[in-house]
Amino acid sequence: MTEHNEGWIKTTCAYCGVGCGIEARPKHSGELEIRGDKEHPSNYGKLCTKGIALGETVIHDGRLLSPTLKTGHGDEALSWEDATTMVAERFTQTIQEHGPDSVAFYVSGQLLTEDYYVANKLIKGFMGTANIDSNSRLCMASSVVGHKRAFGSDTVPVCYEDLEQAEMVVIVGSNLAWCHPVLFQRLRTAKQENPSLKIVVVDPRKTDTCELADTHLPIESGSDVALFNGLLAHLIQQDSLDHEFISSHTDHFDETTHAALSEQNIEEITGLTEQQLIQFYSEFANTDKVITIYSQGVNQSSSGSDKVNAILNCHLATGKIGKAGCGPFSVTGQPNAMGGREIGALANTLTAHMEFDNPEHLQLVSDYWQTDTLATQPGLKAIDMFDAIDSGKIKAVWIIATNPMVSLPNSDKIRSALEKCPLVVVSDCIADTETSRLADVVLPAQGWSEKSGTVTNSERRISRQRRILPSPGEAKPDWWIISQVAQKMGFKEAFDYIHEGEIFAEYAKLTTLGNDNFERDLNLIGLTQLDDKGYSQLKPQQWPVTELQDQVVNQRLFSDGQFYTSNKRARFVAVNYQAPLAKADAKHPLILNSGRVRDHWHTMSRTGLSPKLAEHTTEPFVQVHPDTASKYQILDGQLAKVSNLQGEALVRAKVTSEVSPSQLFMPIHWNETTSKNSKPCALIANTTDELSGQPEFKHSAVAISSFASVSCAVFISKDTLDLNDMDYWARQKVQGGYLYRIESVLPMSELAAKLKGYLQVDDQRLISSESHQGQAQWLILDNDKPTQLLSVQERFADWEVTRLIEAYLQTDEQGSASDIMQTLANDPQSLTPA
Ligand SMILES: Nc1nc2c(c(=O)[nH]1)N[C@H]1C(S)=C(S)[C@@H](COP(=O)(O)OP(=O)(O)OC[C@H]3O[C@@H](n4cnc5c(=O)[nH]c(N)nc54)[C@H](O)[C@@H]3O)O[C@H]1N2
Ligand SMILES: Nc1nc2c(c(=O)[nH]1)N[C@H]1C(S)=C(S)[C@@H](COP(=O)(O)OP(=O)(O)OC[C@H]3O[C@@H](n4cnc5c(=O)[nH]c(N)nc54)[C@H](O)[C@@H]3O)O[C@H]1N2
Ligand code: SF4
Ligand SMILES: [Mo]
Repeated sequence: MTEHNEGWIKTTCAYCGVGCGIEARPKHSGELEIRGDKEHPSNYGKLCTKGIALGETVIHDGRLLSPTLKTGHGDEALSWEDATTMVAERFTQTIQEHGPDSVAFYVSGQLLTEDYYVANKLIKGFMGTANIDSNSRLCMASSVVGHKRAFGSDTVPVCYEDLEQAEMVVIVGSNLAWCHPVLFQRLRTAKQENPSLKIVVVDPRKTDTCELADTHLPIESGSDVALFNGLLAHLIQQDSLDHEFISSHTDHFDETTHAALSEQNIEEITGLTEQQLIQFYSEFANTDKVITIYSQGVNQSSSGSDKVNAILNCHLATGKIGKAGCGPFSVTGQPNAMGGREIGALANTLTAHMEFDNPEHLQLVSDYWQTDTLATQPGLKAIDMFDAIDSGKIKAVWIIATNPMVSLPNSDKIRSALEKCPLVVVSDCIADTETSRLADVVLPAQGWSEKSGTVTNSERRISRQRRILPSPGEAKPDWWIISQVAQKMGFKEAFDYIHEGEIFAEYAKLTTLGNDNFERDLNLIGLTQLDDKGYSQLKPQQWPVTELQDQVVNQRLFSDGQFYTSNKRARFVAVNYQAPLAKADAKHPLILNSGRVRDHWHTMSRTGLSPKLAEHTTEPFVQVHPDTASKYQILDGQLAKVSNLQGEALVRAKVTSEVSPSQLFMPIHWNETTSKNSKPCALIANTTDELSGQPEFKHSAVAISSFASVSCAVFISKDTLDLNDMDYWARQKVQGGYLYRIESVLPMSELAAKLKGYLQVDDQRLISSESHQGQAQWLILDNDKPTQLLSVQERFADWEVTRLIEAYLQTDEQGSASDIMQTLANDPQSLTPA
């Protein structure tokens, strides 16, 4: 099938690094029909809940429609010409006055490779500073360091197919079932077909991923280095090593042996029993084909890089790498986290797997870009970049496709930095984000289904995202916006791109420079001859690409035992356990872990538009162990305050033994645009792994206490509301509007009186009832269509909320909405759960 067939257009999912192939077709309603692409080798037609719901999320609610200047006195729409001229002039002026290092770009793994390439080329090549970092710093940086230390390059050696050939899969710090669902489905099928496939999950929490596991090792937070050093020591002691591989293909085994053997108190550090350890160790030792999948439980740690190398050491010591069904497998988070690493959008890499410390690379890139202002030194990594903004060293920043007010640690500090910064430019698809609220200029970008280019997934496979729908307002591709600014800064020839295919061709050629004999792993020579049609019809390509791949190719790297270090040998890295930086104390006795839920993506700018996805988790929450809950008088389903000296959050308590008594877990998704006060990042310090600069998102010391509200409300509204004077509110997308759950310390009648002010009562029909106890409901109809529904009670059972949503939705059956309202008002108990 070609990419156009009965109106179906092939593209790639907007979300995770699995990179599933999708086929999409516009519907008359403006939404999209979505189905899995059976020909795509990453998913062979399968999709997860988020992928399937993509069609619902292409609506234009909340979109940023035109370039806008934000002044203290309101917003002023600008033309593209004026906006890009202004941004160019301000950057140029800042560089003239304060030097190139006074400016920065903060970009994202949700950009396409073409966007990323242009941003990196502009700032490193022409603005003369390497102050560009990607939110991949928060995500993949520790893996990048681990890979480079061991392999000499940032290489993920495996293919997804290896999962089907493995005999054992170890899943470390990854909730694969929720975060890489289609890979998890592939693993489930592999296990069904081969029940002897062993699956071990290493995670302090019991997650849905454990459902498939033979063994769950509920490791103490932050102790993975000790676990894997123990494994290496076991492999040495039991002589389960691949001596031939170690001697022919690796260096530094002896120092590493020494470090592993010196690791003490492994049971105590990991919290695992001797029996649990021995069983895991001997299974690893006695199984030929082992894959270790790892993700943020490994990377987001002050010892993240060492955790990665502790894992890689065990694979190198047993030669379990470069063979079918074997290898370490760092799964990537964002759809194009890999693309960003490839084009070099991290402050400490140059581009295309070339490095700052290599004069030959600097020369090649200067010549290729025809510039004499190429940055020659690494720039500031994300945390340092925002510190430099806060201290006034950086005076102009352009934030593209990421929301640091929500996703960087220590939200207050990020706010103070952005408030002080003389120029904050934000490119986003959405008008109101926590970060855009602090911008001077906002620029509307095309989103998924409108933009066009390429992304690379976790198995190094490059796939096309294609344009399917027109974009609303004046939204433009990010590469176009950046190129316009570049041209106006005086770099016309270098940025006169007409379409994204040209950019890809330029990038593909760059990967081949000084790379005739594949000295570098990233080589796209097979794609350098693509013409426009070839680019337009490009099928998925797995790098290295020696020639255009017409059929599906599955290559694994290092099968020849050659690595990308100067002597082609892999390096063992001696590491030892270091405790996480934050320590629990009497005032902050618990450790806060943070991560994801199944059906939301990051700050919910897209998943927050789907009523279906919203149903899985309706509110921000904190998981609390039953013993901890009873110790601090926290009741399941009530609000709890999580706090430390840095900040606080107010979220719904979920009492569950899925977390240990010493840990709490909060999701990352809700923020000030979707709830009152629920961000884990408000409580997380900006401490990082020293080598990778990746923040320790999974280990902060906090306290928990109960929060006694006395009244609640459910408010459904066609339009969004600003409820910030409430003690607690959280928003959920429902059909035809937004549902707000509200709680207050005010008595019911006072809460009702306050909320009445939010009703938009003009000359529409109003149905209302108020009881003596203070229960009250209002329904506003405009031409018989409900536009607002408000109900105030002491508490709401889940089924009552469901009935209210039903009442709001019953627009066709005349009167039934008001019937439900009346019944609820007169006698709530008369309604039985639906
Ligand atoms: N549904 C959904 N899927 C997503 C995303 C999303 O927002 N929503 N985001 C995508 C992105 S960008 C990323 S980076 C990935 C992240 O994918 P994952 O890394 O799988 O997701 P997280 O929930 O952040 O964290 C994974 C697990 O690490 C565990 N953990 C915490 N501390 C430790 C520790 O010290 N050791 C070990 N071994 N485990 C620990 C946590 O308990 C958690 O279950 O997901 C991608 N996929
Ligand atoms: N506490 C805690 N914090 C974390 C993590 C954690 O586990 N715990 N995980 C970290 C990780 S791994 C990640 S990846 C980050 C993610 O954090 P962010 O990158 O901040 O999250 P997103 O919501 O994905 O932000 C993307 C923004 O870009 C916009 N956007 C989408 N597509 C485009 C586009 O094509 N162009 C432009 N210009 N804009 C676009 C969206 O509307 C959205 O506002 O969070 C990090 N923060
Ligand atoms: S697994 Fe990831 S890439 Fe695949 S459909 Fe789900 S979110 Fe999209
Ligand atoms: Mo991520």
